[in-house]
Amino acid sequence: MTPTNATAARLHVDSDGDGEALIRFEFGAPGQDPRRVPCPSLAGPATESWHAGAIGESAETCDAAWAHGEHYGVCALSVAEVDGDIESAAASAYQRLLTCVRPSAHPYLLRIWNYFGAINQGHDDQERYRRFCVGRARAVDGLFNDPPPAATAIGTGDSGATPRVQLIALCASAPAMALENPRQTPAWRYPREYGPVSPGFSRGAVLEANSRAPRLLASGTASIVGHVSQHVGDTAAQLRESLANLAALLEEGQRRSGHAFAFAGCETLRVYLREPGDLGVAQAVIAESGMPPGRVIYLRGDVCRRELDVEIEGVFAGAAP
Ligand code: 3EB
Repeated sequence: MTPTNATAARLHVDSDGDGEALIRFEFGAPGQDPRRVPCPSLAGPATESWHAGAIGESAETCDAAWAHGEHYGVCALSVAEVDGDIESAAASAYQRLLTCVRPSAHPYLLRIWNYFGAINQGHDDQERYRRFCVGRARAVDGLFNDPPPAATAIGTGDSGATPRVQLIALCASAPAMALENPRQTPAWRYPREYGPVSPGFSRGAVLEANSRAPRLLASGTASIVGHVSQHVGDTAAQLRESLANLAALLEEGQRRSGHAFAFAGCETLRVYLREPGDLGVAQAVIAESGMPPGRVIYLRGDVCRRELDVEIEGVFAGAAP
C-alpha cells in the first residue's frame, strides 16, 4: 500500500538507509559532524533513519546542522569545552539550541540526545554529568521544563584535543504527550544525593497521539527503580530491569493515549554498553525480549551513573486498541 502524503509526513524510523530523512544517524568515534552519534557501533544496523515527509529546508555549518520538514525539524550542534568546563559548554550549547529552535516553525523540543566525554570523571557534585545538568538547567527557559523533553545523556570515549558537548534535538510544530514511568521517580524529582540540580528530562513522549499512527519515544532507560540503581555488577540483570522499565513505560503510554505499544512494534532500539565485552550477554537478553532482531543497534557508550553498565532507548509504533 502506498502511504498517502498525510501518512508519509508522520514520524517513523527505519534502518534501510534510503528515502529522504529528517536525520540519518550514523555511529562512530567522536568527530566533527554534530549529527553523527559519537558512539562506535558494536553490532546491528549501520544507520537509523528518522523520516517525516519531504525536507523543505536544510543547512549545515562546521558545528551546527538542521533540517526542517512540515511538522518536524532536527537541530544538531556541538560546542567546544574550554579548560574542561563542561558546565559552561552545556549552558552555551543549550542557549544556542533554544536560540535556533524557539523562533522557528518547530519551536517545541520533543527529544534530545546529549553526548560528551568523560561523563563519570570527578567526584560527588564535581562529577562531569552533574556539572552538565547544572549548565543545562541554567540555560533553559520555562517552556523547556513544562514538561521537559524525552532525552538521552551518554558519555563518549576520548574525542582528542578539543572535547565537545554535542546535542541532537527533534523539534516540532506541536507539543507531544510527555510520559513518566510508574516504576521510576521522575528524574526532575530525584533527591539531592544525585546532584545539585535534578536532570531535566521526561521518561518518554507520545507523538501524534490523536492520529492512527502514533509513535512512542522512550528516553534513555537504565536499571533504576524508584531512584535507586539496581543489579550493580550484573549487566544481564541490569538489561532485564531496563526492559521491565521500558515495558512499564509502554503500558503507561497506552493508558495515557489509548494506543497499544509493544516490543514487537519497535522501529529502533539502541543499547549503549560501557564494556564492549558485554555484547554477547546483551544480545542473549535482547533475543528473549521479543524485540525485532533487525532493529537493535548496540553501541559503545557510558551511562551517566558510574555504577551502571547498560542503557536502552527506542521508538515504538502504536496500534489502535
Ligand atoms: C536515569 O534514568 C539515567 O540527563 O538527559 C537518562 C536519560 C539519563 C536522560 C539526561 C539521563 C538523561 O537517570 C540517565
